[in-house]
Amino acid sequence: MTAAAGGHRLARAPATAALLIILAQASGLTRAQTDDPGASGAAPRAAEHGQHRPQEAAPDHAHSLSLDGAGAVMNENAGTLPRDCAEVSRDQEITVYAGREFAAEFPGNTFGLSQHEYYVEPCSRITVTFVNNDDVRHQWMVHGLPRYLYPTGMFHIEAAGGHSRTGTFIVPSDHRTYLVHCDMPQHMERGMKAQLKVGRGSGDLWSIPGVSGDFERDSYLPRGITLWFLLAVLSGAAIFSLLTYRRGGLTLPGGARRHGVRSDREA
Ligand SMILES: [Cu+2]
Repeated sequence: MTAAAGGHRLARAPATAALLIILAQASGLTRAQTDDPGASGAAPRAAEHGQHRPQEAAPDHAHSLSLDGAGAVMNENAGTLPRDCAEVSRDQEITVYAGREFAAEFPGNTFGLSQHEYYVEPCSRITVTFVNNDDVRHQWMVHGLPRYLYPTGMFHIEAAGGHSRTGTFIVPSDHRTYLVHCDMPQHMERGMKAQLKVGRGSGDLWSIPGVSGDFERDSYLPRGITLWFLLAVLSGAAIFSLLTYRRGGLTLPGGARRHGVRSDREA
């Protein structure tokens, strides 16, 4: 009995150790988030009050997250320059509203943004105020930013219904078009898709309300109809050529004259 109890204790020991390690890691992560100057609302508060942090106060963006019940700002960066930027070229401010009313002019859409296309300068520092007019949660999320500066290449503002949040990020120097969307289930498909053009951009993304059409349209034609059409045309051309050749070179039925071939009698 004692040996069995000891066995159980031994068996539980690894599980207990694993639990302690997980708890220690969670505690370390919390401390890292608290120690981060860009975390826990300090940066968003500065951005909300228009006070940009000096560039030398470079934060570790790995844990840059401001989160509460009314919203979140993730991967905010008001101070660290992208590698290809010598300085911040310009401070730009964008105020975006989210709501069903902005979908009204786009048939089939449920949600919308007050603006689905944004133009900014290369190396500019952009402060976005995202105002959610709806009663459901929405996001304003940029993808494709440099991962050495923005974890997962993303800058993200989220606002609960009836709330707003402000966040700041710096774009690289290359002329490029970035995807902006709301990642709540089905919100992008229902109209919450936009594009951020840095400099000249790199073209338009598909299905941006008011800017570009859908990339894939529904088709009611049979699959492979183009291939079959081409095959039919080529076959027709081949048959026509063959018949023309035969008509010009050989005797036709009913005693018609032969063309193109000299007979022995004619020679
Ligand atoms: Cu949304």
